[in-house]
Amino acid sequence: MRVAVVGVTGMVGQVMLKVLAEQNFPITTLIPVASERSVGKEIAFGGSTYQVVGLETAVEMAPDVAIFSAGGETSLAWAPKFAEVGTVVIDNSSAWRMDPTKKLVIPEINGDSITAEDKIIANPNCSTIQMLMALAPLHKAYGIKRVVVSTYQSISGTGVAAVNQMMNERAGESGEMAYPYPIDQNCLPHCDSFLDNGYTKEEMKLTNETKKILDNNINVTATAVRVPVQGGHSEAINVEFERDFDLADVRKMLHETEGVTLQDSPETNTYPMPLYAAGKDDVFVGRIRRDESQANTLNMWCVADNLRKGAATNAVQIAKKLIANNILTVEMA
Ligand code: 2RA
Repeated sequence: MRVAVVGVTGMVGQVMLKVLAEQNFPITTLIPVASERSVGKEIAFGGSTYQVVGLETAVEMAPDVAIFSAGGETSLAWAPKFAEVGTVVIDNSSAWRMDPTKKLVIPEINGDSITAEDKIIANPNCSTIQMLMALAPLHKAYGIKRVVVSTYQSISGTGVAAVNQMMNERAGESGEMAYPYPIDQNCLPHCDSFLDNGYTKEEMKLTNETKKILDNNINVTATAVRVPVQGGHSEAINVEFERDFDLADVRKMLHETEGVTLQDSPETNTYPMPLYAAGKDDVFVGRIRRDESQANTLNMWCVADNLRKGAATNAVQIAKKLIANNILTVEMA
Protein backbone atom coordinates (compact mmCIF):
# COMPACT_ATOMS: atom_id res chain seq x y z
CA MET A 1 0.00 0.00 0.00
CA ARG A 2 1.22 3.50 -0.87
CA VAL A 3 0.91 5.63 2.26
CA ALA A 4 1.58 9.35 2.54
CA VAL A 5 2.34 10.91 5.92
CA VAL A 6 1.66 14.63 5.60
CA GLY A 7 3.45 16.66 8.26
CA VAL A 8 6.01 13.90 8.61
CA THR A 9 8.66 16.08 10.32
CA GLY A 10 6.27 17.22 13.09
CA MET A 11 5.92 15.57 16.51
CA VAL A 12 2.75 13.66 15.57
CA GLY A 13 4.14 12.83 12.12
CA GLN A 14 7.18 11.21 13.69
CA VAL A 15 4.98 9.17 16.04
CA MET A 16 2.84 8.15 13.06
CA LEU A 17 5.92 6.61 11.39
CA LYS A 18 6.73 4.79 14.63
CA VAL A 19 3.21 3.40 15.00
CA LEU A 20 2.98 2.39 11.32
CA ALA A 21 6.18 0.40 11.78
CA GLU A 22 5.17 -1.08 15.16
CA GLN A 23 1.82 -2.23 13.75
CA ASN A 24 3.43 -3.64 10.59
CA PHE A 25 1.04 -1.59 8.48
CA PRO A 26 1.27 -3.06 4.93
CA ILE A 27 3.24 -0.25 3.29
CA THR A 28 4.92 -0.93 -0.07
CA THR A 29 5.80 2.75 -0.58
CA LEU A 30 6.03 5.52 2.01
CA ILE A 31 5.49 9.06 0.74
CA PRO A 32 6.84 11.45 3.42
CA VAL A 33 5.35 14.91 2.90
CA ALA A 34 6.37 18.18 4.51
CA SER A 35 6.74 21.87 3.75
CA GLU A 36 9.05 23.03 0.98
CA ARG A 37 11.91 23.68 3.43
CA SER A 38 12.06 19.95 4.23
CA VAL A 39 11.76 18.67 0.64
CA GLY A 40 14.66 16.38 -0.19
CA LYS A 41 15.32 15.38 3.42
CA GLU A 42 15.78 11.62 3.81
CA ILE A 43 13.43 9.58 5.99
CA ALA A 44 14.37 6.05 7.04
CA PHE A 45 11.41 3.66 7.25
CA GLY A 46 11.05 -0.12 7.12
CA GLY A 47 14.64 -0.69 6.03
CA SER A 48 14.39 1.77 3.14
CA THR A 49 15.13 5.47 2.71
CA TYR A 50 12.58 7.86 1.26
CA GLN A 51 12.92 11.49 0.21
CA VAL A 52 10.51 14.07 1.60
CA VAL A 53 8.31 15.54 -1.12
CA GLY A 54 6.02 18.56 -1.29
CA LEU A 55 2.23 18.38 -1.37
CA GLU A 56 1.90 18.90 -5.14
CA THR A 57 4.20 15.95 -5.85
CA ALA A 58 2.47 13.77 -3.26
CA VAL A 59 -0.93 14.33 -4.89
CA GLU A 60 0.54 13.40 -8.30
CA MET A 61 1.76 10.14 -6.72
CA ALA A 62 -1.87 9.33 -5.76
CA PRO A 63 -1.26 7.36 -2.55
CA ASP A 64 -3.86 4.86 -1.33
CA VAL A 65 -3.95 6.56 2.10
CA ALA A 66 -2.74 9.97 3.28
CA ILE A 67 -2.51 10.48 7.05
CA PHE A 68 -2.38 14.22 7.77
CA SER A 69 -1.04 16.03 10.79
CA ALA A 70 -0.15 19.37 9.22
CA GLY A 71 -2.64 21.83 10.65
CA GLY A 72 -6.13 22.82 9.63
CA GLU A 73 -5.23 25.18 6.81
CA THR A 74 -3.16 22.57 4.96
CA SER A 75 -5.91 19.97 5.45
CA LEU A 76 -8.64 22.24 4.14
CA ALA A 77 -6.56 23.12 1.08
CA TRP A 78 -5.07 19.74 0.25
CA ALA A 79 -7.24 16.89 1.59
CA PRO A 80 -9.81 17.42 -1.21
CA LYS A 81 -7.01 17.32 -3.82
CA PHE A 82 -5.87 13.92 -2.52
CA ALA A 83 -9.48 12.69 -2.38
CA GLU A 84 -9.93 13.69 -6.04
CA VAL A 85 -7.16 11.28 -7.07
CA GLY A 86 -8.77 8.47 -5.05
CA THR A 87 -6.71 8.75 -1.86
CA VAL A 88 -8.41 8.13 1.49
CA VAL A 89 -7.40 10.97 3.81
CA ILE A 90 -7.28 10.52 7.59
CA ASP A 91 -6.87 13.99 9.07
CA ASN A 92 -5.67 14.75 12.58
CA SER A 93 -6.47 18.48 12.50
CA SER A 94 -9.76 20.03 13.62
CA ALA A 95 -10.54 21.15 10.04
CA TRP A 96 -13.11 18.47 9.11
CA ARG A 97 -14.24 17.19 12.54
CA MET A 98 -17.52 19.09 12.73
CA ASP A 99 -18.23 18.97 8.97
CA PRO A 100 -21.59 17.14 8.77
CA THR A 101 -20.46 15.33 5.61
CA LYS A 102 -17.34 13.88 7.26
CA LYS A 103 -17.06 10.97 9.68
CA LEU A 104 -15.34 11.62 13.05
CA VAL A 105 -13.94 8.23 14.08
CA ILE A 106 -12.66 6.34 17.08
CA PRO A 107 -12.33 2.85 15.55
CA GLU A 108 -13.40 0.96 18.69
CA ILE A 109 -16.56 3.08 18.94
CA ASN A 110 -17.78 3.97 15.44
CA GLY A 111 -15.18 2.53 13.07
CA ASP A 112 -17.79 0.40 11.32
CA SER A 113 -19.66 3.54 10.22
CA ILE A 114 -16.99 4.22 7.55
CA THR A 115 -17.96 3.41 3.95
CA ALA A 116 -16.13 3.47 0.62
CA GLU A 117 -17.69 6.89 -0.01
CA ASP A 118 -15.73 8.40 2.93
CA LYS A 119 -12.64 9.91 1.29
CA ILE A 120 -11.83 12.35 4.12
CA ILE A 121 -12.09 10.92 7.65
CA ALA A 122 -11.47 13.08 10.72
CA ASN A 123 -9.43 11.98 13.72
CA PRO A 124 -11.01 13.39 16.92
CA ASN A 125 -9.15 15.64 19.33
CA CYS A 126 -6.80 13.80 21.71
CA SER A 127 -8.75 14.68 24.86
CA THR A 128 -12.00 13.53 23.21
CA ILE A 129 -10.55 10.16 22.15
CA GLN A 130 -9.37 9.14 25.60
CA MET A 131 -12.54 10.36 27.35
CA LEU A 132 -14.88 8.53 24.96
CA MET A 133 -12.83 5.33 25.07
CA ALA A 134 -13.68 5.25 28.79
CA LEU A 135 -17.27 6.49 28.47
CA ALA A 136 -18.58 4.61 25.41
CA PRO A 137 -19.15 1.24 27.15
CA LEU A 138 -20.78 2.97 30.12
CA HIS A 139 -23.09 4.99 27.85
CA LYS A 140 -24.33 1.75 26.30
CA ALA A 141 -25.02 0.25 29.74
CA TYR A 142 -26.42 3.18 31.70
CA GLY A 143 -27.16 6.08 29.29
CA ILE A 144 -25.06 9.20 29.90
CA LYS A 145 -26.95 12.43 30.65
CA ARG A 146 -24.11 14.81 31.48
CA VAL A 147 -20.32 14.96 31.73
CA VAL A 148 -18.23 17.45 33.70
CA VAL A 149 -14.56 17.06 32.75
CA SER A 150 -11.36 18.84 33.75
CA THR A 151 -8.31 18.06 31.65
CA TYR A 152 -4.63 18.26 32.63
CA GLN A 153 -3.00 18.41 29.21
CA SER A 154 0.68 17.81 28.53
CA ILE A 155 2.75 20.46 26.88
CA SER A 156 3.46 18.25 23.87
CA GLY A 157 -0.12 18.97 22.78
CA THR A 158 0.85 22.56 22.14
CA GLY A 159 3.89 21.71 20.08
CA VAL A 160 7.65 21.60 20.13
CA ALA A 161 8.07 25.34 20.91
CA ALA A 162 6.12 24.92 24.15
CA VAL A 163 8.12 21.82 25.09
CA ASN A 164 11.31 23.83 24.51
CA GLN A 165 9.96 26.70 26.63
CA MET A 166 9.25 24.35 29.52
CA MET A 167 12.64 22.62 29.26
CA ASN A 168 14.42 26.00 29.08
CA GLU A 169 12.55 27.23 32.16
CA ARG A 170 13.42 24.00 33.95
CA ALA A 171 17.11 24.53 33.06
CA GLY A 172 16.96 28.22 34.05
CA GLU A 173 17.64 29.29 30.47
CA SER A 174 15.80 31.86 28.36
CA GLY A 175 14.43 31.08 24.91
CA GLU A 176 11.40 31.21 22.58
CA MET A 177 8.15 31.77 24.51
CA ALA A 178 5.21 29.71 23.17
CA TYR A 179 3.04 30.97 26.03
CA PRO A 180 2.86 34.50 27.52
CA TYR A 181 3.49 32.97 30.95
CA PRO A 182 5.91 30.47 32.47
CA ILE A 183 4.90 26.85 31.86
CA ASP A 184 7.10 25.10 34.40
CA GLN A 185 5.83 25.23 38.02
CA ASN A 186 2.57 26.62 36.62
CA CYS A 187 -0.89 25.57 35.32
CA LEU A 188 -2.47 27.44 32.40
CA PRO A 189 -6.29 27.25 32.00
CA HIS A 190 -5.79 28.11 28.35
CA CYS A 191 -5.62 25.40 25.65
CA ASP A 192 -6.17 26.77 22.14
CA SER A 193 -7.93 30.13 21.77
CA PHE A 194 -10.80 31.69 23.73
CA LEU A 195 -14.31 31.93 22.25
CA ASP A 196 -17.11 34.45 22.86
CA ASN A 197 -18.82 32.08 25.33
CA GLY A 198 -15.81 32.18 27.64
CA TYR A 199 -14.73 28.64 26.81
CA THR A 200 -11.62 27.73 24.82
CA LYS A 201 -11.79 25.90 21.48
CA GLU A 202 -10.18 22.92 23.25
CA GLU A 203 -13.02 22.81 25.79
CA MET A 204 -15.73 23.08 23.12
CA LYS A 205 -14.08 20.22 21.17
CA LEU A 206 -14.93 17.91 24.08
CA THR A 207 -18.56 19.06 24.01
CA ASN A 208 -19.08 19.08 20.25
CA GLU A 209 -17.13 15.94 19.40
CA THR A 210 -18.82 13.89 22.15
CA LYS A 211 -22.19 14.84 20.69
CA LYS A 212 -21.09 13.89 17.17
CA ILE A 213 -19.41 10.59 18.04
CA LEU A 214 -21.42 9.24 20.95
CA ASP A 215 -24.84 10.89 21.37
CA ASN A 216 -26.13 14.36 20.59
CA ASN A 217 -28.20 14.31 23.79
CA ILE A 218 -25.18 14.15 26.08
CA ASN A 219 -24.38 17.46 27.78
CA VAL A 220 -20.68 18.16 28.36
CA THR A 221 -18.96 21.03 30.14
CA ALA A 222 -15.15 21.14 30.18
CA THR A 223 -12.21 23.00 31.64
CA ALA A 224 -8.95 22.36 29.75
CA VAL A 225 -5.71 23.11 31.59
CA ARG A 226 -2.12 22.97 30.32
CA VAL A 227 0.21 21.44 32.88
CA PRO A 228 4.04 21.11 32.94
CA VAL A 229 4.04 17.45 31.86
CA GLN A 230 5.97 16.50 28.74
CA GLY A 231 3.66 13.75 27.45
CA GLY A 232 0.27 12.35 28.36
CA HIS A 233 -3.09 13.98 29.00
CA SER A 234 -5.03 13.35 32.22
CA GLU A 235 -8.75 13.93 32.81
CA ALA A 236 -10.97 14.07 35.90
CA ILE A 237 -14.37 12.94 34.62
CA ASN A 238 -17.69 13.25 36.48
CA VAL A 239 -20.48 11.47 34.61
CA GLU A 240 -24.21 11.42 35.38
CA PHE A 241 -26.21 8.49 34.00
CA GLU A 242 -29.90 7.98 33.26
CA ARG A 243 -29.80 4.77 35.33
CA ASP A 244 -28.01 3.59 38.47
CA PHE A 245 -24.92 1.42 38.18
CA ASP A 246 -22.92 -1.09 40.15
CA LEU A 247 -19.25 -0.14 40.70
CA ALA A 248 -18.08 -3.73 40.26
CA ASP A 249 -19.93 -3.92 36.94
CA VAL A 250 -18.37 -0.60 35.84
CA ARG A 251 -14.88 -1.87 36.63
CA LYS A 252 -15.57 -5.21 34.87
CA MET A 253 -16.91 -3.42 31.78
CA LEU A 254 -13.88 -1.16 31.53
CA HIS A 255 -11.49 -4.05 32.16
CA GLU A 256 -13.11 -5.93 29.28
CA THR A 257 -13.04 -2.94 26.88
CA GLU A 258 -10.46 -3.30 24.10
CA GLY A 259 -7.99 -0.42 24.27
CA VAL A 260 -8.73 0.39 27.92
CA THR A 261 -6.55 -0.68 30.85
CA LEU A 262 -8.04 -0.52 34.36
CA GLN A 263 -5.60 0.75 36.99
CA ASP A 264 -7.80 1.10 40.05
CA SER A 265 -6.53 -0.15 43.37
CA PRO A 266 -6.24 2.67 45.96
CA GLU A 267 -5.11 0.18 48.61
CA THR A 268 -1.93 -0.37 46.60
CA ASN A 269 -1.68 3.24 45.36
CA THR A 270 -2.49 1.99 41.84
CA TYR A 271 -3.94 4.64 39.52
CA PRO A 272 -3.10 6.03 36.05
CA MET A 273 -0.32 8.60 35.69
CA PRO A 274 0.94 10.29 32.48
CA LEU A 275 4.58 9.44 33.16
CA TYR A 276 3.70 5.74 32.91
CA ALA A 277 1.13 6.06 30.09
CA ALA A 278 3.66 7.78 27.80
CA GLY A 279 4.65 5.57 24.87
CA LYS A 280 1.66 3.25 25.29
CA ASP A 281 -1.49 2.98 23.15
CA ASP A 282 -4.10 2.14 25.77
CA VAL A 283 -6.32 4.53 27.70
CA PHE A 284 -5.77 4.05 31.43
CA VAL A 285 -8.70 4.44 33.85
CA GLY A 286 -8.75 4.51 37.66
CA ARG A 287 -9.97 6.36 40.77
CA ILE A 288 -13.42 4.98 39.96
CA ARG A 289 -15.87 5.96 42.70
CA ARG A 290 -19.49 6.92 43.16
CA ASP A 291 -20.20 10.67 43.32
CA GLU A 292 -21.90 10.67 46.72
CA SER A 293 -23.29 14.15 46.16
CA GLN A 294 -25.59 13.15 43.28
CA ALA A 295 -27.60 10.04 42.27
CA ASN A 296 -26.49 7.85 39.33
CA THR A 297 -23.19 9.75 39.08
CA LEU A 298 -19.61 8.44 38.85
CA ASN A 299 -16.11 9.92 39.13
CA MET A 300 -13.08 8.56 37.29
CA TRP A 301 -9.56 9.51 36.30
CA CYS A 302 -8.40 8.82 32.74
CA VAL A 303 -4.90 9.09 31.24
CA ALA A 304 -3.49 8.47 27.75
CA ASP A 305 -0.51 9.36 25.57
CA ASN A 306 -1.87 12.32 23.57
CA LEU A 307 0.52 11.75 20.66
CA ARG A 308 -0.33 8.04 20.38
CA LYS A 309 -3.94 7.01 21.06
CA GLY A 310 -4.72 10.72 21.12
CA ALA A 311 -3.47 11.16 17.57
CA ALA A 312 -1.15 8.83 15.62
CA THR A 313 -2.33 5.43 16.87
CA ASN A 314 -6.01 6.31 16.43
CA ALA A 315 -5.29 7.44 12.86
CA VAL A 316 -3.38 4.25 12.02
CA GLN A 317 -6.15 2.17 13.61
CA ILE A 318 -8.65 3.92 11.30
CA ALA A 319 -6.49 2.91 8.31
CA LYS A 320 -6.38 -0.67 9.60
CA LYS A 321 -10.16 -0.62 9.98
CA LEU A 322 -10.46 0.38 6.32
CA ILE A 323 -8.50 -2.75 5.41
CA ALA A 324 -10.45 -4.97 7.82
CA ASN A 325 -13.73 -3.72 6.36
CA ASN A 326 -12.49 -4.28 2.76
CA ILE A 327 -12.66 -0.57 1.98
CA LEU A 328 -8.92 -0.52 1.28
CA THR A 329 -7.33 -3.53 -0.42
CA VAL A 330 -3.79 -4.64 0.20
CA GLU A 331 -1.97 -5.59 -2.99
CA MET A 332 -0.44 -9.06 -2.73
CA ALA A 333 3.36 -8.85 -2.46
C1 2RA B 1 -3.70 20.10 22.63
N1 2RA B 1 -5.55 18.86 21.67
O1 2RA B 1 -3.41 19.26 23.50
C2 2RA B 1 -4.42 19.67 21.38
C3 2RA B 1 -3.47 18.96 20.49
N2 2RA B 1 -3.59 19.37 19.18
O2 2RA B 1 -3.38 21.28 22.70
